[in-house]
Formats: sequence, structure tokens, C-alpha cells
Amino acid sequence: MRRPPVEERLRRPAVMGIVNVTPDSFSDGGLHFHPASAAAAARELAAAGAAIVDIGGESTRPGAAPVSLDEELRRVVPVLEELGGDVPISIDTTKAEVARRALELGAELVNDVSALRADPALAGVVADAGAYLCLMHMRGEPGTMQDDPRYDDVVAEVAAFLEERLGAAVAAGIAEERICLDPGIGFGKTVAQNLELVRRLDVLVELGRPVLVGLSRKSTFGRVLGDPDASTATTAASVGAAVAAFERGATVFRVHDVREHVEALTVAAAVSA
Ligand code: HH2
Repeated sequence: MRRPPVEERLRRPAVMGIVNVTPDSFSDGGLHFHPASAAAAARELAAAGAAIVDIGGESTRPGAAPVSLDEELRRVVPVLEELGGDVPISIDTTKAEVARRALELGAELVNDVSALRADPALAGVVADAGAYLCLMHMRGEPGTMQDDPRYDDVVAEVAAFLEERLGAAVAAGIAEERICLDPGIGFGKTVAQNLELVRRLDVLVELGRPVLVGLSRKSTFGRVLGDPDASTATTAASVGAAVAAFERGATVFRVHDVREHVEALTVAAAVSA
């Protein structure tokens, strides 16, 4: 299928709603574990203004255990079947077979937190379907990524990684205009490193592809508010981070609280127009 460039399909600022079909996601685990409830949540997020809804069957929170292919398919396929193509869908997976089934069932974007490193077959699936792709930076694996993350220059290293993965994706036959990039806030980064990535987001924007950010409810923003043990963050804290990222050039915002982000970003965009 011939799709327009991702920046036309997801115009800045675009909101991506989150539905985690998992028992253990850090902020909404267990909430939408049944297909009918997950599908209803996806419909509500689209009605609230999400340009696309990201459905995931594997938690990637720090310390999360991997999920088998069969279990991940069992979680997400019934939700996509229930939706029947009614809602624009992104599939949050690192597995080629999950992506293949989701694309067959109408998904248009593959959100791969491994940036095509986990499953060698995934690039071909995305290329063959002409799907959109998000490449995200992660240091290490979810099981261990928060164990003392160190960088000489976090922004330069994330930018170099994303540039290299963009090249690999294009070499595998995925059109560059369908790819967006994500610094992977919270994936192997300290609070200071996450804040620096948002502060200097212009460096990632200069790579020439739309930047997607996942800031929503991440513990960094709870910790900024003074709780050193926070494992999540409030909607207001998340919206503040999103507006800061918007002002530095982010295009797509992956969020749990869609209406609040749509309203805040619409106003931020009106001010900057
Ligand atoms: N963050 C999470 C999951 N997927 N995808 C992208 N592209 N960017 C992100 O920052 C990102 C992501 C983690 O958040 P959440 O889905 O709320 O939790 P969990 O991984 O525990 O399901």
C-alpha cells in the first residue's frame, strides 16, 4: 500500500494513545487485559483525539520479563479483530510475527522499541507492508537497562544510534519517509539523562525524521516533583514534559491521557504558529 510520508499522516503535534494489553505495565497494567475492554479503550482514545492508538502485549517497564510469541499474539490479536479496522492502529512489538498479524488486521505503524535489533525478520515485514516504523533507542534490555546507565554524552550517543538504525532500516528496504525516531525516554537513562534528551531534542530533530516521544507517566517526571522512589508520574507532570518536547520540535506524543495532551498541545501549537 502506498502511504504518505509519516509527517503528513501524523502532523505535528500528533497524539498516539496507549492501550497496554498486559497484566504488568507500569501505569495501566491489568486495566485492559480483556479484548473487549482494550478495544473499547482504543475507541475512546481515538474519539478523544488520538491520531493513532498504540496497542502492546508486552510490557517494557524496567525489570519486565519477556513474553512468548504465543502469549503476545493471544493478547493483541483478539483486540485487533474486535476493532475490525475502525481505529488507526500502531502495534508495539519487537516480534515479526506479531507485526505481520497486526498489519494484516489493519495496523499501519510498527513501534519497535528494539529498533529492529530483536527480530531479524521484522524489517522485511515492515518493508513488504509499506508500513510506518518507529525506531527507539534503548540501552540494554528492559530486565537490566536501569542498572547504572552511563554515557559520555547521552544526546550524541542516542543520535548516533538512531542514525545508524535509520540507515539499517533503509538498507532493509523501508522507505525513509515512513520512519520516525524516538529517544526512548526511561529506557536505560537516569532522570538527568532523560531531562537532557528532552532539553536538547533539537539534536535529534536535526536527523531529519519526525521525532516521537514517550514521556507519559514516566517515573522521571514523578521524581522531578520530589519523590525519589516514584515509579510513575501525574497527568499534569506528563503534559508539562510534552509541551517542553513540542517546543523543541517533537512531532508525535505517545500518551495515556489523550484529551489532556491534545488540548495542551493544540494551545502550544497555536502559540508557536
Ligand atoms: N515507552 C513504553 C512502551 N513503548 N514505545 C515508544 N516508541 N516510546 C516509548 O517511550 C515507549 C514505547 C513504556 O511505557 P508503557 O507502554 O506505558 O508501559 P509498559 O512498557 O510497562 O507497557
